[in-house]
Amino acid sequence: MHISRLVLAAAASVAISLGVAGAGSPALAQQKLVLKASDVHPLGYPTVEAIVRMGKKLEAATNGRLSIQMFPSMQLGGEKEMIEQAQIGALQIARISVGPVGTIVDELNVFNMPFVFRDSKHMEAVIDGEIGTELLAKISENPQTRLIALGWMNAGSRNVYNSKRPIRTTEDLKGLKIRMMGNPIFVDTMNALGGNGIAMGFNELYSAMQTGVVDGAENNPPTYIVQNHYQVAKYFSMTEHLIIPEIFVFSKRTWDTLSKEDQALLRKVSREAQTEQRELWYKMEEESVAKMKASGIEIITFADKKPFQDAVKPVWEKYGGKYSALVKRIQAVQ
Ligand code: GTR
Repeated sequence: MHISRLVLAAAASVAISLGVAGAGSPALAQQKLVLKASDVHPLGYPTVEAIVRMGKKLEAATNGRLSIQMFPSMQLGGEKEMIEQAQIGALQIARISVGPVGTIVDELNVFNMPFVFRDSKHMEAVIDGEIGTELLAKISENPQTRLIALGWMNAGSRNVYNSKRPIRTTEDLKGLKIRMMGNPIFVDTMNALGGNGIAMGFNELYSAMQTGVVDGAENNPPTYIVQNHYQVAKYFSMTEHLIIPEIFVFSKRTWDTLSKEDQALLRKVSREAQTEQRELWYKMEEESVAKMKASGIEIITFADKKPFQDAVKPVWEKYGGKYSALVKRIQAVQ
């Protein structure tokens, strides 16, 4: 008796803090709702800034009833933790990479395959088109995910960097421990490229590189700079072996408490965030490469990436079959 009253009281207080209309009460429907958002990157990073701007638009459109509170810089943990918090409704918006999403919805892994896109422009055409919409729906419509996928963001291409030596060939990667995102496809990709792939959360990476637990990692130039990886791994090879878009997802648990109007508003501002982030992205990418040059980073570029593309064939043999229909459609996108 006592316990069930407590549970009821707790449920009621959650409902009020979420601004849920209890039995159609107009007063409660007007309750303020602060949506918690999280990102592994700091304030000012394109993905973070796009969501912060989205929050301002929500506030303006609802007279302050809806707003976003941003928790940047891994304040709520790594991406695995962010997904779990969104699933239980402790977090509303998680901006994450498609890397970890592929472990929940297998179809998304098609974007996690090495060299699946020709370049960033090709990736953009795919996420902006039919395939992008279909894959967002695969997340939202799968009851297991407990997530609503709102949109895509750019993350350029990923490149190998390390503290030991310049990587010019797959031979140079031999014996190097390279951190990869937690998804077997990535570990297999690094192993196929010649290195030793080590799966590890992003929140553990900086200290792992600093203490030599790993020799390096792979990522885009903006991440390499803002996360200070350039201070501990000075050799950066433009392998561009992965072009993985980012994604932002919403807690289905909270989503189901929102009115149709609020859901439509969130969808509208999300589409705008996708476009705005892209502009911020290209600017930051350029600035980051300039900063790398100014900091004396040894940047290795490749006229021909065929040796790396050939090296990952075993990864395609192992996983590619499952996605072959989708890969054909991706390749057909101009
Ligand atoms: C970054 C990406 C993050 C995270 C990170 C990683 O490029 O923005 O969302 O996925 O890579 O390597 O874990």
